[in-house]
Amino acid sequence: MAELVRFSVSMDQDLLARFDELIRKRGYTNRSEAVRDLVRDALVRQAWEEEDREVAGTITLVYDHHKHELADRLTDVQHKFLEQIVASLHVHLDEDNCLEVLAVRGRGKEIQQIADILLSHKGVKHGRLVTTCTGKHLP
Ligand code: NI
Repeated sequence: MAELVRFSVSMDQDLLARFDELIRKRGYTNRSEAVRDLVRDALVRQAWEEEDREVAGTITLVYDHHKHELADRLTDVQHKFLEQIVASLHVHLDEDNCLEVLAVRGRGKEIQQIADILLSHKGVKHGRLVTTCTGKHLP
């Protein structure tokens, strides 16, 4: 593990009070871990912007499987992106609705495109791309 370095930060008192309130609500016991997580989050967001970085995430979809050919179309898309879609989970929520969670990895732009294609299908009621990283380059 790399050496731990201490540094000080100057901040407006009101802003710091808001920060302390926020991290308390989120369950952090000290500022350092909260700041580290903010930095990691910024680095992951940056990685999604860069062309050559491999990132990971999940695409979640809720859709009506009665909609004409929708389930087939969504499956067709998944078969086209075998390299990026590494796993999938399908849950039959009720008689009409399905929940799908796809684990994805690859370049940010490609993953965003796949999410856009899937989520824009008519009959997909809700969905979201959750962006994270492979963990490889993040201390
Ligand atoms: Ni289903």
